[in-house]
Amino acid sequence: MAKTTKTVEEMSIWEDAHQMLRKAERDGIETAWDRLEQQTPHCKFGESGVCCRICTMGPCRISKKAPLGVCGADADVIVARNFGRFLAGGAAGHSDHGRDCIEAFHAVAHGKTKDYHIQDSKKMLRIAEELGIATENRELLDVAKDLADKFFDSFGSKHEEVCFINRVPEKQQENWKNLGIMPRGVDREITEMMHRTHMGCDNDASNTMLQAARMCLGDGWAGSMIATEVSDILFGTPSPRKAQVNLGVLKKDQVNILVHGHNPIVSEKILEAVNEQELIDLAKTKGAKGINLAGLCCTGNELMMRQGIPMAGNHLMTELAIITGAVEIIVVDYQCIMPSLVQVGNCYHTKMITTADKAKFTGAEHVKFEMHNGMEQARKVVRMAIERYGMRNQDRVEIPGEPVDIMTGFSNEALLDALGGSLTPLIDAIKAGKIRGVVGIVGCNNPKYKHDYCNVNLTRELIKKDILVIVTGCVTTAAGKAGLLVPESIEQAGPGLREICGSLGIPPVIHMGSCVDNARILQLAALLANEIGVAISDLPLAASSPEWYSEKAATIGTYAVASGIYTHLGHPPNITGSPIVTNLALSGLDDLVGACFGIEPDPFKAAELINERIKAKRKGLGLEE
Ligand code: XCC
Ligand code: SF4
Repeated sequence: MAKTTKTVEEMSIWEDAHQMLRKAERDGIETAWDRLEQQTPHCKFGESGVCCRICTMGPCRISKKAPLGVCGADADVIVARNFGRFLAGGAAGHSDHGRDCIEAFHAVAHGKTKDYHIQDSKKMLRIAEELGIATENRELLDVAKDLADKFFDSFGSKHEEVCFINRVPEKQQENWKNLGIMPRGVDREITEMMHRTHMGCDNDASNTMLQAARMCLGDGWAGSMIATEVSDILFGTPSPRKAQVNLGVLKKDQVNILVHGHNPIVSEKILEAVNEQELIDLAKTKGAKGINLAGLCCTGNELMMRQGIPMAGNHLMTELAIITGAVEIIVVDYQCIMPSLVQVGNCYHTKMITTADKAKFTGAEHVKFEMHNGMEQARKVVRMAIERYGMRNQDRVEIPGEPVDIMTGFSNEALLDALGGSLTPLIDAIKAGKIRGVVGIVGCNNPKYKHDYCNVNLTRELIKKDILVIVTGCVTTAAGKAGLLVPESIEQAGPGLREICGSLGIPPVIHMGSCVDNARILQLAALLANEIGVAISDLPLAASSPEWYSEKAATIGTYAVASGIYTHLGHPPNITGSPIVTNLALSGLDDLVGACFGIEPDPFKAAELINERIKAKRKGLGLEE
């Protein structure tokens, strides 16, 4: 097997990663970095998006010599169709996660589960009222039944618009209506995207991209937003709390269980089980001092935000976490789980447990979680982990370093609380130029970059410029490990941001949750716009995904742009083979929706790019740059 020629320092900025990459080398384990090298150079046709495989007259690939596919489709049409389907994958991922949340909520409302409950009835009633459901003198569960139905309705096409459109500022709504991109139903838009990109349908690149925008808006303002709101109702709305990050959160003398994936429905039950005295006692009879639960990726974010459970690592740390040799079981639900984790686990005593029928992995053991048996299955998984503790070879265990402290739990409700109940202090700070703007840095890792180099440096550069940063997804762990998610990091911020965050006792980098929780950022943007009486696109806001890799990340970027938020990406999606699609993304969209994409791999230059945008928006509002 070919190993990467990169040094560990070139692969990642983190000491815990370096140590595990060296151990991988000693233990003869292949990682994503090695496989990237085996895959390089990538296919140029694929990279630029001009390879079409949607019918069997092809596959066709566009070149100077052959500028049209067999059917006559040109590079623009092919790129637009490919990108539309790419975004459909992301929208489907978030939204189907949202649907699973509604199913749990529906089961609770109809008394079909004893394992899940309404934890935040106040929030549930508030949302019910927001969506026009009567709440007065009604049983809580009756309201819940209606609310679950309301959410389900947003997925089909019974209604004209998805449910949280009421949150969108008037001007944006007008804009979407005029462009014909008002999302009608989450599933409907995804299905239409697939339909339009069937051979012989939508053969106008710009038109295809408009549907892509509509579909992504359906994800942001419904699929993801519903996932977030229902998770808060079922598991509690996050509030500020402390937690820890990096591989040092694993414990040498305890049973270690990692949860990985996205949906808190599984991981919340595992958390309950590891706290049951009977199971802790069982672990002790096997010689362990206790049971330790830690998170990875977004389900880790969900548990960290609500329960303060430690985060072992982000996307590129998932293989490395197993290489510690200290993990008994890795429990997964879905999304972003590398199939290689099964193979890496086989080199130690680590077993992967899958829990969802829609995400099975060859070589893993399947323990199906359903609404009626969540708790029972969680106990079963924890017992399996305890059994495996005896199989651990302590001589092969190496757990790097000390964990880093972080502060988490900033839902919009919590942020408002920190601000004293209204957005006015934040708006005043923005007007006064103490906080010059707000930027959400979100998304993934990608072995094409030095791991977390861009995520961390962009965050640092922006807070220096008095820009408040909000992080979600895998950027959270990066910012956390860099020591940026604690109130003390105001020392690294510009004077204005330092003053404001210092007086509120909050970090200059705020953790708002998982990737579906980017919907929280959308909501905050809408609240700000409504409060000031402008469109979202008028605000000094931006988004960034410096090291993105997934379809979901591209979908998030697209709904951010379509909602009026300028979005920076470290590298372009596979669209560069089409001048029409590329120009639309980089500038054309600005005229249509008031925002566009910017591409820049260097985090320092990216910070400049974003800063220029914020300056322009401040100027537009009549504020000092
Ligand atoms: Fe996945 Fe959400 Fe990306 Fe991390 S950030 S690699 S999508 S886990 Ni969302
Ligand atoms: Fe080729 Fe057209 Fe078929 Fe695509 S749809 S594979 S371009 S013939």
